Amino acid sequence: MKFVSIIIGSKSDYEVMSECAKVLDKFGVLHELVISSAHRSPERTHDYVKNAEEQGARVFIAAAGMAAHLAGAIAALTTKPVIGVPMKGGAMDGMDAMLSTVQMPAGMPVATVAMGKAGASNSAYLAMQILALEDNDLRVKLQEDRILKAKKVEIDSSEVEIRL
Ligand code: RP5
Repeated sequence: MKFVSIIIGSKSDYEVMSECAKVLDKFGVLHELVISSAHRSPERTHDYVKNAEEQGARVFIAAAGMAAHLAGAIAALTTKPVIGVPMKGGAMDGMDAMLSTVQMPAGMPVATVAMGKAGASNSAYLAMQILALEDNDLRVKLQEDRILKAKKVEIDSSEVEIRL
């Protein structure tokens, strides 16, 4: 069973990261979502990642805020792709989380997406693009989604555009 694993550092990350699960649901992609923290529950995080990998997790998505070490800690435990989503909030409103997530040492990559809901959504899209390398049906669905997005731009423009 192939699936995407979403790990969030706190319940306070859930509202934003439910967007990620929503996108995966829309495309019919199997996923798990658990709360586990690099700092508050390091053993649970270790055990979950090892177990999820055995169960078929193909991509890990990790969301955390403040001193956001979750994605990096997961990257240390697996050679599966890890996507990091920095959460807004805290004294620096997410800049701390963004830098903590993106600045990984050489050889230990975390693919870091934007903060907030756009990042939550893009983490799902990026995970699906990785899965689609070996899943033709999913690749076609992603291509169709791009066509719909381009059409929406045209429709939105036709409602407001002024041309000479
Ligand atoms: C991080 O600290 C979590 O990922 C969350 O974004 C932030 C604050 O956590 P809470 O204090 O709201 O649980 O570990």
